[in-house]
Amino acid sequence: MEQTINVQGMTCGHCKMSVENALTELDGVQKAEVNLDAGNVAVTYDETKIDDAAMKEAIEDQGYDVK
Ligand code: 9UX
Repeated sequence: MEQTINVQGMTCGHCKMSVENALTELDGVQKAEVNLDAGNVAVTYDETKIDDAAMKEAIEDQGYDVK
């Protein structure tokens, strides 16, 4: 399924890559695309393998706040 998660503090292309890479490294995440202007990340994932909390944690581990 696909979900858009609001993330605070992403401002540059490195932020974008950090968050996208952290998410796509997770087992169950197929695709992650950050929209810097909107301040969110669209994640495509298998909900039988990963839940919201794990994705949120991976984003926070990179230093960004999830709303
Ligand atoms: Mo550049 Mo993005 O310092 O945090 S990596 S703004």
